[in-house]
Amino acid sequence: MFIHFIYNKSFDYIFDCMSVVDWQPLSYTDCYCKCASCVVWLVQDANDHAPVFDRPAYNATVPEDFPVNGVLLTVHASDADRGPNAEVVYSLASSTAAEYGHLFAVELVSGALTLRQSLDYEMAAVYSLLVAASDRGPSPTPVYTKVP
Ligand SMILES: [Ca+2]
Ligand SMILES: [Ca+2]
Repeated sequence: MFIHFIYNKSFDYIFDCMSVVDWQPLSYTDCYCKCASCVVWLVQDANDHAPVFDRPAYNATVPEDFPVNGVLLTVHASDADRGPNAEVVYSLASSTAAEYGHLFAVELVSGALTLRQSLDYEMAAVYSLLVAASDRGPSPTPVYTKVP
């Protein structure tokens, strides 16, 4: 028996082969299995993990004349799922976007927190931001980290 299959990246795979003659992964999405009796189970990944930030909170101290569009810091979260279920995207929490969206932005894919306008120390010396991480899978569960 010879089975050649191409599977979606969101699938994990389990082989149950008896009397294996040959089995070789050609690539992550392209494999073949040659055996006397062969069962291939394709198990679809469920979006059962939420992203987890590397740190519970991030801190940055910057001078008042920090350049507009400069990167203040970069947040990062990991997701233990596969494929789109593990692709993490970042945004300002809605409350932070409403209050400070004119001053700060977070880049969707990289998590880079940038300055959109010049800071004025006399107006505010401390900003407390909430950054959200979410995956691209179905029914994502956003998680948050504080800056600072
Ligand atoms: Ca999963
Ligand atoms: Ca996930």
